[in-house]
Amino acid sequence: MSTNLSGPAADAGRSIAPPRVVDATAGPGADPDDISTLGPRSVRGPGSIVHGEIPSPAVTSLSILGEDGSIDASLDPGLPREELLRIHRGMVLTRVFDVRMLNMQRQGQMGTFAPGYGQEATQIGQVYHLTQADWFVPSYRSFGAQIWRGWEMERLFKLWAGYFEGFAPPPGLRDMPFSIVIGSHLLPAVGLAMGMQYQGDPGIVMANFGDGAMSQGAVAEAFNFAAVNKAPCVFCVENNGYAISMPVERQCAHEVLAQRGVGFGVPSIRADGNDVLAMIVAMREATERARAGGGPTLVEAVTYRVGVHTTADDPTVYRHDDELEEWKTRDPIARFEHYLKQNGHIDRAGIEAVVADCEAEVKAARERYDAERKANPFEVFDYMFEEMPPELQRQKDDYLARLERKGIS
Ligand SMILES: Cc1ncc(C[n+]2csc(CCOP(=O)(O)OP(=O)(O)O)c2C)c(N)n1
Ligand SMILES: [Mg+2]
Repeated sequence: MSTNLSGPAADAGRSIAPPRVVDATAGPGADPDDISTLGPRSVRGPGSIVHGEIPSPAVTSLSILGEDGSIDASLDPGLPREELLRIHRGMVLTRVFDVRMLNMQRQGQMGTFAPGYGQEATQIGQVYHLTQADWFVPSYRSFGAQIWRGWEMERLFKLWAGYFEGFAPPPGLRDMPFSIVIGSHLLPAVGLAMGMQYQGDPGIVMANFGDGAMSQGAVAEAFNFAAVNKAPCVFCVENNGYAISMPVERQCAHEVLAQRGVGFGVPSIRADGNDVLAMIVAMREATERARAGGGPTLVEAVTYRVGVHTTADDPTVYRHDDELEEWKTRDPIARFEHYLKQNGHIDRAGIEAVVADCEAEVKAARERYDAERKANPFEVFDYMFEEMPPELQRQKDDYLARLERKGIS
């Protein structure tokens, strides 16, 4: 069992976690209209008042790898070499895919894309402990985690190029299509977790979102619902410093986003999101708690969006180069490579071979995508209504005539 990072006070005063499986015939609260099923009232009640300070549940700030690759041995998760190398490859593949996507977009070969350069450790770390029995409910900047989960890269090429087939998760994978509406996916994620709890499904749910999503009411509702019902889920807020051009300090008056979790009774951890081992240790605690019936955990991954918000954005108009340069020195891949090299797990030539291998993998996926894609410009008209209204049909016909005039079919 791992050390409890979310602090002893986080669970203070709580009774033992309820069983994961709720018996629909006898479980407390199974029928909301039948108060005889509600069981005895919690001993907590509204609480009594004595004068004095109320101790706040703790939030641990977790950092394991130094920027020079040094490690805090007391927190080392002790992963075997092959796992460390698998994690490294996952981060490199994420970056190679990212750079390829950006280049394709700049060449007019790709639609609008949301890069994740600099967030690779956060991405891989957050899904590292998930199994195929678990659900992943992501926001849009999650291609690294999606690839790790089993999304074929040609599917992601299609997705970002606007082909509707690209949005559908690979068959059999317990992943939701990503959400673009900020924070809106958290309530369905909690509902999914509660449904699994009710049905005795052993899986858990992991949902990610950005610092900007913390200002959405749905996120607060989701935290509360999950906490009260001890839903088997994990929340990962990727605090990358910005919501498009809005710096985090201009939308949250407090610095530590994880502290908001404890206000809802959700044990919370703040992890260095550019330190993949810190992410893995934080997520180990979070996923273990969810699996054991202990309810949700919030993990705040402190990272930085090195690139543009999307390819439609120009961050030079709202942030300073010196800030960017400082964060570049905290690169999550370089940091992990320092550690791997210092411990004899890989050398320079080995790293170059991983990069070449990932580049070949992305190129092969690009070739499959190129071979499969066939743009149908009329799809833009086809999915809005079950029966196309006459006005839309007229627009579609006009468009067809225009394409024919231009010799495009
Ligand atoms: C409900 C809603 N409001 C506004 C937008 C427009 N929008 C798209 S991305 C974004 C910023 C989100 O920032 P954050 O949650 O920090 O995620 P990040 O892009 O940094 O990963 C906004 C406001 C949206 N997609 N959904
Ligand atoms: Mg953000």
